[in-house]
Amino acid sequence: MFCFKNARELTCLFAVAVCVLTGHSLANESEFQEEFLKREYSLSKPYRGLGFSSSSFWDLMGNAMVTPDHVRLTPDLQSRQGAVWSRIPLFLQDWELKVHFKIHGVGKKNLNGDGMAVWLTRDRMQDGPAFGNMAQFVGLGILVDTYPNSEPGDKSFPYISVMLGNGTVSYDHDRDGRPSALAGCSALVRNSLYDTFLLVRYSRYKLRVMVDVDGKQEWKPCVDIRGLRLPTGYFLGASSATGDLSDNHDIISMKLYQLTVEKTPEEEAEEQESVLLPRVDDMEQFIVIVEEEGMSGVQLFVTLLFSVLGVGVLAVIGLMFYGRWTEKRRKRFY
Ligand SMILES: [Ca+2]
Repeated sequence: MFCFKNARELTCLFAVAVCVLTGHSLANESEFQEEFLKREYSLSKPYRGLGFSSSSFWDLMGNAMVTPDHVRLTPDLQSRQGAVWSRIPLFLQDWELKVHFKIHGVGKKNLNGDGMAVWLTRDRMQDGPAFGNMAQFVGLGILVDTYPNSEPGDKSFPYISVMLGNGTVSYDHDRDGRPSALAGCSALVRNSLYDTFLLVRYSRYKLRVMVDVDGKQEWKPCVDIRGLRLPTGYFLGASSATGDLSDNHDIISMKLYQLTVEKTPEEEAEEQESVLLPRVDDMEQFIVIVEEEGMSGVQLFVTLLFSVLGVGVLAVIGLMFYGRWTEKRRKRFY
């Protein structure tokens, strides 16, 4: 039999039990007092009214369709685009989004695509080349890329990356978003034997992305970014696109939890300052060197050398003409 010295211990054990029952990892939970599921920002079975009822909190777009078990963003067919977008803007400061998804298809490894993305953006219901969303989005994108369009380099695919859009940077599909990716990780999310989950946690301007893809009920760290400023009032969404290659991209649930965080007066004052556009405080840590098409060092040296020689030759010719001209003039006077 368990004995409790005080009510606090009892509360503690109750909290542990709740966490275990709700399938949440206890790691890193200590910094939060409580978390509440927000139904108006969540999408789960049964998907009542989704796509046709005005009472639903979500809208469907493109080829997305609802079945009793999932929201299929795209079927395993070429050139499809689909999305699901929240209707209510999110005004929470500290939140956690748990996405249960499934990417599967008949294509062999690297003959499938293109992947899917989870969004928190200023605009909603836009289509485009960024996994079925506009390339120049404003907000946060968690991109699950299952096909390497360019040389994968040291990255193995599927690859999950984070991009912050401010309206001027575009997602570059042909380069797998490499120039704009803030951070990322590889994760075996396709044709998995296990349920696959993504956790996005945003609190105290820190963004953390974790994955649970190998059936161990453990969150593995994927991305950790400090000083990431996101304006509030953005929309949650998930989208996907197929091209020549395809896959089924399914969302089983998207659950948003409000995190209650104890904050210092300084932190509360900081929250009052409005953030107009998404940004990262210390961008230096995310600088990506993009090789611009232009002159190489050798080309530049040769061009400069010939320019200097050219100017020298012109100066000599000029001096010669000037010399002859002054000579002729002198002869005329004598
Ligand atoms: Ca890709």
